[in-house]
Amino acid sequence: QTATDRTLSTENRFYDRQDWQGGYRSLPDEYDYSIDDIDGEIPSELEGTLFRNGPGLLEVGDRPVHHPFDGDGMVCAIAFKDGRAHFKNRFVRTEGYIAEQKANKMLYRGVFGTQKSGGWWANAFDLKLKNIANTNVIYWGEKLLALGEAAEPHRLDPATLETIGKDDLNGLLQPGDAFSAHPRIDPCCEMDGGAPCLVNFSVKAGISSTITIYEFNPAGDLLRQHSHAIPGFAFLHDMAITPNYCIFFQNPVRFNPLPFVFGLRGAAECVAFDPSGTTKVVLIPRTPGNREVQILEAPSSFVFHHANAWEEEDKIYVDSIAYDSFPTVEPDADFRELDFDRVPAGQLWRLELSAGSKTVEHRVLESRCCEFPSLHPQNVGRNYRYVYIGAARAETGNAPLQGVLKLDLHSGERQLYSFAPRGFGSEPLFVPRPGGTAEDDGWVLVMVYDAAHDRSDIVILDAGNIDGEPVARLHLKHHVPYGLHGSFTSE
Ligand code: 3ON
Ligand code: FE
Repeated sequence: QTATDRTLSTENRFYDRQDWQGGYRSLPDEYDYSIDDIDGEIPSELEGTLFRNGPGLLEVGDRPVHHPFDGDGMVCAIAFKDGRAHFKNRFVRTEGYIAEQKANKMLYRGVFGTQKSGGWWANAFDLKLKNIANTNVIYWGEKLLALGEAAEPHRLDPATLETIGKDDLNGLLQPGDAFSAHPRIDPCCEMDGGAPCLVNFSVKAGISSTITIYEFNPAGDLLRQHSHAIPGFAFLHDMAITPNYCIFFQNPVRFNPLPFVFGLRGAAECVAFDPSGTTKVVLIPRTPGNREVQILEAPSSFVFHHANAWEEEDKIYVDSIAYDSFPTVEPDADFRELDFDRVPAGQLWRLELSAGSKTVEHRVLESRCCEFPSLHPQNVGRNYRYVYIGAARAETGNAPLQGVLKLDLHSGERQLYSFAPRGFGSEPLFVPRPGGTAEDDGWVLVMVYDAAHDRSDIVILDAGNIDGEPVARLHLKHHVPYGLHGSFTSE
């Protein structure tokens, strides 16, 4: 704990609320410039592009969105070459974004409670959702795709970030079909002779829910597709994979769509956590012929994101960020006024599944408030040693992510690089050093909102020495609102 950290640390608090709120302002402008305000040096071996997605607009006209997840997707690209970096950001030109910007008012309802102007009667029975394309961005099969949770992806030009349009993945998706924002890349797929493949899913949730799995080769062609029905409503944000399974956590929630249908609430505000329920761990075999879905019961929690999963002898291990409950999104609350003490903090849990005996054991790997895990891409679906996670500065309690935590899962050793008191982090991404062999030989890239300068930085940390001086800090000319997910591509 440094001296400056302490000035704010009256109740173990390492940030000022107004500083944190500064990162929840829109960035309506679109930029394109080379970054020349840099501390340290960009490694010349770091070559490729970091793509990030997240809500870029937090109001439409003069009306704020009800929740940041309802904000229009804005993609940033930070391209690294020869020790230099270039920044670019553009909004995804979705139908909703174009229409609302033209009208300068809200024309769509958002899943997280944003309503059209005009009260409930203007919203009732309007079940059309805005495809906001704000959750993730990936480069696969020579396409850059902006992803949202509940609708088709949008294809962007990787060089200019211009929106090419909705993409149906070579005829695979029908209008309105979902393609989740959480694909996984199997680095070495046994079914494909060791070639990498992209695994993604879509869910149709209802009284029973249908999960469809898609797998694509590096050219973007469909390799495998299969659908499975599971009992009950399933709100599935993320998936973990192993060589043989796609793994989902069906959180214990109840869904009552009536307030949504009658125009009173957003769909996500109709999801209520059921503390008496159990989490259902759903194991779907990746081999298309195998219809045998297994469902195991695990302790109650709410999981958005998984870190990783792997198989070992007759066990399957899954590491995930678990919350004690899913806090109900409240209709009259302002997300900038969030009381961190009243909502649960994420913790890293490990579940040990014994498919044979159908038993699940769990333990807490990290109790510090954390979210957005990342690992070496070669270890996805395999036993791994290092995980990097966005983490709070304080060891206990719920707080904004102000650092990057590196956990050595073999030794239990942990290191934290902190941006506190005035820096606020986001999803860290591990990028391997070309030619490196050690699992932590590479960099961790993270976008940090620096309230002291009201701007964002791209911070490059040495993954082997996370808590040392950053390798470089690239200062942007503006802030970037807190985002969701992204990826790095060296193509
Ligand atoms: O009607 C059903 C219910 C429902 C809620 C089906 C459905 C698919 C329409 C649906 C929609 C769900 C959606 C659109 C979920 C989107 C989630 C999203 C955009 C992001 C989730 C982020 C999760 C976390 C944990 C973020 C953490 C952020 C921080 C720690 C701070 O920056
Ligand atoms: Fe996510």
